Amino acid sequence: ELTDLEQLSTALSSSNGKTQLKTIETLSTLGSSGEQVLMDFLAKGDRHHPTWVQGTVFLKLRTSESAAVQEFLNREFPQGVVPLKSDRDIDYSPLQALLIEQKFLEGDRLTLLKMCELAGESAMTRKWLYFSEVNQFPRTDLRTINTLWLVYSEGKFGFSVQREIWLSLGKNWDKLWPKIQWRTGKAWTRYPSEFIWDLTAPKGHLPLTNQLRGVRVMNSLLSHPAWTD
Ligand code: UYC
Repeated sequence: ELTDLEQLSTALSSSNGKTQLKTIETLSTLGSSGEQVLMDFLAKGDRHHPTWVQGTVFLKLRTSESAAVQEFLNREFPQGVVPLKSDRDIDYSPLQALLIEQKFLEGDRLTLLKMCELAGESAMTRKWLYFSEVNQFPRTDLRTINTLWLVYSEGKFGFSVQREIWLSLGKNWDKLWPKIQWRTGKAWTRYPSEFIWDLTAPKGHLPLTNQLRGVRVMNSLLSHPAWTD
């Protein structure tokens, strides 16, 4: 007969997202034995390809008052659960820190700056992107940025999430905007006050891509080979 903890441990890896979220919640109310299950889950997870379940467990354990838990996190995941791979030597650790803190507005600003850094000096001065620069982004870096958003948002945010919604709508931008709450009726959502900067936002709401200069940059982001190769 399986103990309750064994059942919860199994539920953590093997069921649908909603159940996984509830299981993390339940385990976090069970004291040190529940925390041990959460730590074991992180310890045996795939470090190269973290999922949002790992990110959610990490965020939950971070709130623990147990010294053993904090020691485990500091030893195993001092910067977080996402490996910060870059083909252009860009440091994504400040972005990881903001997203861990759920500072989504600041994280959104920094995401644009990091993509400008990725594009090169002229984009850093310009502070916005040409679609032709986005096309040249290395897959590695775009995946790192995307994974950071995905993993610390319970799977809600990220370019790959926006891409899935966009594909499901037949690549129709006019259908995408209301779906991710970037437009309501005829009115664009106002930056930054009307955007939703927490996990109550609809799926795909963040990160933002300014539409002032048209959809080409967003088209390049969502069509990038990073998502298909
Ligand atoms: N803004 O409305 N946006 C800005 C969005 C538009 C405008 C930044 C997104 C519509 C101006 C971000 C939407 C529009 C600036 C976003 C949105 C508009 C600005 C900061 C829904 C007018 C000042 C980063 C689609 C009708 C800066 C950046 C400037 C800033 C995002 C106006 C992230 C997703 C069409 C005037 N808007 N933006 O890019 O460039 O500057 O003058 O999309």
